[in-house]
Amino acid sequence: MDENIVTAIGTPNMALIKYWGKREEKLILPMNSSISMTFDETFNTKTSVLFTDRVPEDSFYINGVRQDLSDKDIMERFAIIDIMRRMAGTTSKAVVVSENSFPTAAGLASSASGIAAMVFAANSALKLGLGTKELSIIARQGSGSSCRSLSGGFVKWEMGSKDDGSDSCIRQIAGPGHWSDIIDIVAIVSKSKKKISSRAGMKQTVANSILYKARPAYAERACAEMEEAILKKDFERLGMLMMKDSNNLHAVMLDTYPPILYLNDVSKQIISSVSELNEVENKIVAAYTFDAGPNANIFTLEKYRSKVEELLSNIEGIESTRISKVGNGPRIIDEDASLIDPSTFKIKSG
Ligand code: 2P0
Repeated sequence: MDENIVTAIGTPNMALIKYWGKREEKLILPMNSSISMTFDETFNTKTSVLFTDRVPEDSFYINGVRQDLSDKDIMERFAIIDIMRRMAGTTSKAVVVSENSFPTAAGLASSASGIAAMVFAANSALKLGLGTKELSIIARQGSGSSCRSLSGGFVKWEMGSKDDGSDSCIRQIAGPGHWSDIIDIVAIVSKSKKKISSRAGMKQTVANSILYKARPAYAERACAEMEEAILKKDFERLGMLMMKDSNNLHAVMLDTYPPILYLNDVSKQIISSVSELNEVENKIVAAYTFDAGPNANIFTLEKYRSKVEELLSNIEGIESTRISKVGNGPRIIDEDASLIDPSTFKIKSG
């Protein structure tokens, strides 16, 4: 087969209405729809992909470390490559090399940007010519939230209703240029790897949280309201909906047995301080949301930025902050930027 190395950049996405729970484990079909904003390249994952008959086996590197493809977690994510190889009718071996610009597995959706970049690059390397919707269906099967990173702007992952998952795919609500003054201040509270994976955690929540039973129906309604808030660029409504959803998510996590606790004292201080600021201002000027980790995402508008930055600078325990605007989604980059050595088919050294 035509052996070309293709490199793509993918970015994470931050869910405003979250995905937490599957109705089907293998195809990764969610219990509810979710909505996110795709990040700009402040945080990004670069992934190079090559399909070749000249190596004996698949290889997969993340941040310079060769991954064990017999490990269940890695295998489940790498299965996407098999899906795409089948679609292309090839048995060539894959070389995949991925580099994150930010901490992996610390609640910063590194798997989402990595998988989005991998799927996007593989589509091109295998000349599949698939569109965003089809690519989102493939990415979803590697890691649910990653499907939302296949498009820029504000994105909805429709839960769908079909058993084969063919309608559980993404739809762009609004493009990257729609809301240029909204920003996400990411406050890094901890870079350590989370103790319980999202995959294991959400399974336990679905299995035994009493409060979770109310979540899927509520989240569908919240998605409809969130879509409206985004289209109208109604920041106060967006902020209220996203904070309520984050609160609900972390409530059902705590209601899981054994309990799942991702927020730490600094996270809780951020929740209190943002709430106080909104009280004082008598309107929502900042809105927090937390994923499966203690790091905070504080959404605000450019006009309130200095106020929010000052608030955060007074909270002890925030290690650093980085700002993301609405991003464009994945893109293919120059061959020179490849992470694979074209003569050895291995990871480039240095
Ligand atoms: C989200 N998270 O909507 C939510 C909010 C974390 C909290 O999607 O099992 O890594 O691979 O489908 O996508 C994290 O879960 O889980 C997640 P799998 P995933 O972004």
